[in-house]
Amino acid sequence: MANVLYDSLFGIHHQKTSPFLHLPDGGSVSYQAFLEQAAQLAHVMSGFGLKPGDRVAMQVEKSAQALALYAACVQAGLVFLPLNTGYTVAELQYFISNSGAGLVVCDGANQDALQAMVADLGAQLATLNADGSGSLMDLAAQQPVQFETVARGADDLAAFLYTSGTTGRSKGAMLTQANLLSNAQTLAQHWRFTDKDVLLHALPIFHSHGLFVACNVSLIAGAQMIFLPRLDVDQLITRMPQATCLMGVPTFYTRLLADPRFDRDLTAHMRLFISGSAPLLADTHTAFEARTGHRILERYGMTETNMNTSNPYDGERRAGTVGFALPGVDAIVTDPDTGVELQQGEIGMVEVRGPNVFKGYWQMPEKTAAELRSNGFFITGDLGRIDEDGYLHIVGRNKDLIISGGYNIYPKEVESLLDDQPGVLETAVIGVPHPDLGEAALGLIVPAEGQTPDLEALMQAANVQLARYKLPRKLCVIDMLPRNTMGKVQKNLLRDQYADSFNS
Ligand code: MCA
Ligand code: AMP
Repeated sequence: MANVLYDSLFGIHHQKTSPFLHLPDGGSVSYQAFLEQAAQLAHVMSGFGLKPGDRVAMQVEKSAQALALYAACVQAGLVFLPLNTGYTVAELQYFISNSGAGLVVCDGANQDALQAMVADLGAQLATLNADGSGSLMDLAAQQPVQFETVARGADDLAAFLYTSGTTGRSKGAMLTQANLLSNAQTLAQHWRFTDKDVLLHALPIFHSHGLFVACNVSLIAGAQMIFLPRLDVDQLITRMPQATCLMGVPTFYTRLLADPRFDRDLTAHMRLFISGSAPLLADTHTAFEARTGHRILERYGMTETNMNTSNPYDGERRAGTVGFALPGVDAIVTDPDTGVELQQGEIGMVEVRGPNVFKGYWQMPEKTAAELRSNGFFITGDLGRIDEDGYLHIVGRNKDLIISGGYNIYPKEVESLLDDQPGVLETAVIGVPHPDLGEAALGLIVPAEGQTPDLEALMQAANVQLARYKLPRKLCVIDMLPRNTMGKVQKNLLRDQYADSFNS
């Protein structure tokens, strides 16, 4: 048995001395140097006693070394578990404990805060800092630069990505070698990636978009990446002349459009702009074309499924749609109550099936069974319709989810915390339009009778437990929450009422 994911993404580049990553300081890392470092890291992890199938959790800033840790996990047959750098200790504790991670790699600045908790959970801790220093790399430097790749089958796990839900705790989506590989192959072909491409990479690498879509597609094509730590419009504009492609969430495109330097001349040589993770407004699509002459290619995916649909490369990229099912993927629209497939044009639940669809949620068979049908279709929770030309339109969500700048915020998680604070009777957290983030969280607080909750204290309490991106951007005190006859909070009414909260 081989390790087809390793061989296809990394192994093919072993002898390549050409650049793979271009770094913010102007330096670069060749494919060969990158893979040698990955091999050293694979040795370090074997030295820690990790065995194929064990989980490696990583909460670090984006760097070439962090990406090499991903390659090392694939090579050593370990399950890679990247975590948002914004997560608090309380959030991390859950992910480490639930996944049973054997090794946690964190930034040196967080070592003291995490050490005891990680040890209590029976895991080992190593550090990796944004500049590539830390105990992990110190150990790696002493290791051989070749590592015998561990054999893995198509159905073996390659990664866990945690995704929250409308109820209960976060779920570890189990992604197999075949899930990642099939999507990388399909996307690279569909979007015509080659070794002539240079991808401008400014997304985080702890989500599917920045890691699997952007990096795997570049790797499989043998392309180069300009690897920037975060979205910084100045940097994007400065580096764009060396790039051929950009992938981003819609906020990337609205911020670029807000800069007058971003124009037709700057982008004339670019081959492709891709958007996803959140709806791209048709207005942004149109404004982008008017400014640059390029039509953004929008695609649609999920943590559990990688990418499902894409607008065409050659055909019409239709604004406000996410295109067609990718080759090998089925996308259908069903009645949310009965699961029966609907007629073209009708709005219903989007369901997807294909080699990209995950294996299930880690140690949560009931949640897996509730969302993944026995016939292989995954119930996305997105509402959509397929138009007369076959383009899929995502028209809403059948799940209580806010997508803010491409990050998911599950209102229930925030509401439960706010509900427990002094002076609060109940709360509703809703997503309302935001000019920069697409959607932002607004917290509506109903005080307990005769009390005046301290809004600042509420935010502080939430801040201790939750990553900052989940915190409502604004809190408003209101008298009561509107409810329907079943007693359910009518968030649609609240969303309408507060629609202008961030636009005025
Ligand atoms: C940062 N903050 C946010 C967000 N990002 N708040 C709400 N929503 C956000 N998206 C908060 C920080 O906690 C901080 O709070 C303050 O904003 C400034 O942080 P900074 O890092 O400077 O923010 P930024 O540079 O403005 O970042 C905005 C961003 C970034 C560029 C849109 O969030 C981003 O790169 N998003 C991409 C997310 C992504 O990759 N999603 C893919 C998911 P404070 O000031 O209080 O400390 S994968 C997926 O969805 C599927 C598979 C798919 O289809 O792709
Ligand atoms: P995540 O759980 O982070 O993987 O987020 C997946 C969700 O992002 C999907 O279920 C959709 O609701 C949303 N999403 C991703 N891409 C798009 C898109 N192009 N248009 C609209 N929604 C999208």
